[in-house]
Amino acid sequence: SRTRRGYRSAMTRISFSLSATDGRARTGTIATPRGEIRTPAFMPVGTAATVKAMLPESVRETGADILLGNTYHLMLRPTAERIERRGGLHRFMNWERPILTDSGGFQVMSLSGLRKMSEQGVTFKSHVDGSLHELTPERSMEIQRMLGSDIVMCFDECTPFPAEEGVSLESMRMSMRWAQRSKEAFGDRPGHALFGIQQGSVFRGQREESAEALRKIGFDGYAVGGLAVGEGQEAMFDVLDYAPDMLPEDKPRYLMGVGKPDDIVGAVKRGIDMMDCVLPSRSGRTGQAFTRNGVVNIKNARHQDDPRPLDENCDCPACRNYSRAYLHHVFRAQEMISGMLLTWHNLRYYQDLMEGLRGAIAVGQFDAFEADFHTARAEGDI
Ligand code: PRF
Ligand code: ZN
Repeated sequence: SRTRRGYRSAMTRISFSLSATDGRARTGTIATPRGEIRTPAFMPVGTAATVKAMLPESVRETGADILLGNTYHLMLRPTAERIERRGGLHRFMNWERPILTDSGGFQVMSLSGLRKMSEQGVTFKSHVDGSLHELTPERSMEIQRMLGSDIVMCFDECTPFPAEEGVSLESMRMSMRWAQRSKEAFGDRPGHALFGIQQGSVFRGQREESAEALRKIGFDGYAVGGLAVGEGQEAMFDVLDYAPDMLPEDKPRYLMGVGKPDDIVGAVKRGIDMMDCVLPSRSGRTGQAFTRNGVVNIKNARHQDDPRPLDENCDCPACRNYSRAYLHHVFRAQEMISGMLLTWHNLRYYQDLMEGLRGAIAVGQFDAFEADFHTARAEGDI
């Protein structure tokens, strides 16, 4: 039948349709054989085939439509071959909905030991056991295919910040050659998408050249890479004031590795449709909770007798069923439920923010939503 997954995934191409815009902000849907992704979308990070401290069904309950997975971590442990033998990453980790995988280069640079970069790709030492590995555009495409990723990212180099103009130019041009090789190695895979990644650091001309190179190759979606690497929010927004507009209007635009709640609001305002960040999940395990009124540090002694929920306006289990006093206690006692409850809350907060943004754009109220967002944080007593 038409609804059988195998048949559908063989027949359906991933498509993006915009349903409303408000200024440069957009809302719409990415349709995939594994389900719809409502945009603007926030993707929780499931680096090692798990969103840490969460069951996949709980991640879904927070409102996530799609997860991010990592080529780098999974190729080292448990290996792409082993995941493929188990039927792919979705079945392996019990998440049936869409998965986007990053291509590995960014994680090699931030996590691996000794590494050597060349036109061919990058060789590096595993941070797990010190073994030697190689990633190239071709190998990254092969691994992401074995994982069964729905949205595959091109293999690129995230230019470090700050970079001299000439250094950034050479780096960006190599990423564009790698984008061409990624596209050729990816081939034609109905039901799976390949996204290009724009580089060019904070240089407008280089962002333009990169966008033109990617548009010429042709991708199913386009990422803005090389941001949130230490340049600060103001410099990032300066780039986002022009970079997304250089990418095709009718394809999703993905800002990689962003960010804090106010980064997300500012990125969506500037035309970004997708984002990912470890912040809500990682902060959950270090005792930081995002709320409508700002960040709550649950380890602070001021919470030890506080009967109130973490966030009065939140419908998550941590806020419905527990006091700040309890959350403080289990954090201090290093109980596992602490990371579970705070991660759930933070992921729910992020998804609630995305729902708010989508709803506001749909009715042409983005500016009012943004103003309320900032007012609540400025005036809130947390
Ligand atoms: N490229 C890739 N992954 C990334 C980035 C990038 O530039 C970033 C930049 N913030 C995060 N993750 N492939
Ligand atoms: Zn909550």
